[in-house]
Amino acid sequence: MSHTIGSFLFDYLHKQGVTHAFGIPGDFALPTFRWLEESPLELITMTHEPSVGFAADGYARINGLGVACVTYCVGGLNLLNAVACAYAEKSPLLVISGGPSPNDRKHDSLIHHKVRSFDSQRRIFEEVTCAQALLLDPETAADEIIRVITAVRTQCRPGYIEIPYDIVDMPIKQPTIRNLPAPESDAENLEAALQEAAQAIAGAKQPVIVADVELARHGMTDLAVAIAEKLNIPIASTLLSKSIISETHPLYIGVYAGGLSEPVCQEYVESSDCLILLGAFMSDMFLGLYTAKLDRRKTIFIGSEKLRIGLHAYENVEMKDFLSGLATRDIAKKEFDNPYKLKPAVPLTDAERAETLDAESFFRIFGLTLAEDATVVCDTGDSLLGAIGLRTSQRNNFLSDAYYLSMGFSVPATIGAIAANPGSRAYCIVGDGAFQMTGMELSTAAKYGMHPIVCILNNDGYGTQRHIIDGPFNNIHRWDYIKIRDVLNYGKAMRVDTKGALEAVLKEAAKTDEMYIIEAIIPRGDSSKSLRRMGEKLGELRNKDKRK
Ligand SMILES: Cc1ncc(C[n+]2csc(CCOP(=O)(O)OP(=O)(O)O)c2C)c(N)n1
Ligand SMILES: [Mg+2]
Repeated sequence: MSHTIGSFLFDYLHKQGVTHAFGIPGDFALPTFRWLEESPLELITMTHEPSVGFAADGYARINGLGVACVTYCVGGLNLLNAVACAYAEKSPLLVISGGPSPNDRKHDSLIHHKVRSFDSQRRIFEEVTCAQALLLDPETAADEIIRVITAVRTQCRPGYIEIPYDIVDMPIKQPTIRNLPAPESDAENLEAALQEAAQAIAGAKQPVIVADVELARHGMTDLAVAIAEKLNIPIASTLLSKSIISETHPLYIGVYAGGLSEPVCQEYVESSDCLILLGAFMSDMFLGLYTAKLDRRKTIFIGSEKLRIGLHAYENVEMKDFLSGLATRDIAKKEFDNPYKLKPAVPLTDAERAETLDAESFFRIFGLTLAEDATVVCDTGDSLLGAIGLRTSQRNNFLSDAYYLSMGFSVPATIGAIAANPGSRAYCIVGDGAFQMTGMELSTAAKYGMHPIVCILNNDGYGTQRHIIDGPFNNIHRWDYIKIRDVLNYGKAMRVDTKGALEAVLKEAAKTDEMYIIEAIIPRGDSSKSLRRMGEKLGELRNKDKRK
């Protein structure tokens, strides 16, 4: 079949398993959007480019590759923060931007949307993408497209393709690049590392695995679970990898995040004599704002870029080879009695139902009514910190930008999650501040007939920051959030301020096939225990009056 650059690009993405693309067109990108429309991909047109990025990122985290299509500079630069988030958190997101023609570029003309030079946008994106291509030559365009998409898939970082509006319609030359060979481990280093690791695990009384986000991104969660099950070693997740394994798995012990962890999990991990960190991002959030007490000498660390066992570093050992090797080593099964056994959920009493809602009970009640196959997307703030103890039962059904922590992620990422997994009912938990950033993207949910359940935690402003340094800068204008239903003329909405009312509306929302906006009133100043702990810790770092 003969292809143009546009048809080849979207056909290739479809063959890679992509079903949806997210975007907003503009004149430089319209010819590309035409090819997108003719392709097997379904386009979801959003209302603002930051949301395009977060939706494509949410989709990518579930599907393995997401696509954001925008116009030159005004669209692309609007998208930048979301792409930075995807870069920081290793989400495989492809940016496709329209651009000026090679002819325009021959003169130093002031063409609309141009910032400083014709290359400004591409150069800015170099900082937040792992591969870039500006398709000026149809002869090499197919190879360039494959090169960038391959890099996105293998490195799990965003990529950037800019296509001039007139080039996209040109016939393509058949690509010459075929599958690149997978990187290989150094056999001697691999064997030495496996021996040292196996010995450390065999000699340990209390080994524990912390399974972090790189495992999920690089498709190695099954291997980690196989090791854990074979050796009977418990697994913790992190804020960023929450739901990497089913949170009802008998070996699961909770979310580890230093002093922000669930206490039993923190105690177990930090008293371990063999801590196996798989695919970990050693961020300040992982370390609970440096409250973590981990001993390097008792740690096996394997990530996509390094392997360290105790104080020994091993070069050129691929994570996949190391984990496959470990899964087949002969190591005796461990004794383990889960200290974090799931307790049966305690239903609300009638007396409790009449009580005023607060942040901690929001999450308890949310957990009580959550369906097994639901997806939960959380925004920055108490929406995320309060959800630490929530138990979801499916794998990879909890999404949050828990390291980069950009507000505004959750509503658009929920739309991406619904596109990627339409069979799962999607819940979004979002603060009032974050909702004011991208919440109006619910317009897109309405446009495409989606039915998320959106819980807005209205604590009257920037609650997280009130714990760090408070002042009038943390106040926001109070919206009448449930009126958004009327603006969109879509779905249902309810404001609740008691525990019983929240329970009732969550049950009702789960039953109906409609979008539901639930405004949960949380008293100003109240927050979950985890957020309070984080706020106090950050307060000690940021507030000159509390700095130690
Ligand atoms: C895009 C962006 N801007 C600013 C911040 C800094 N910030 C972190 S938490 C927060 C307040 C969040 O308020 P809200 O969404 O209401 O959640 P709450 O803290 O009240 O739970 C702010 C402004 C951020 N993380 N992201
Ligand atoms: Mg708030």
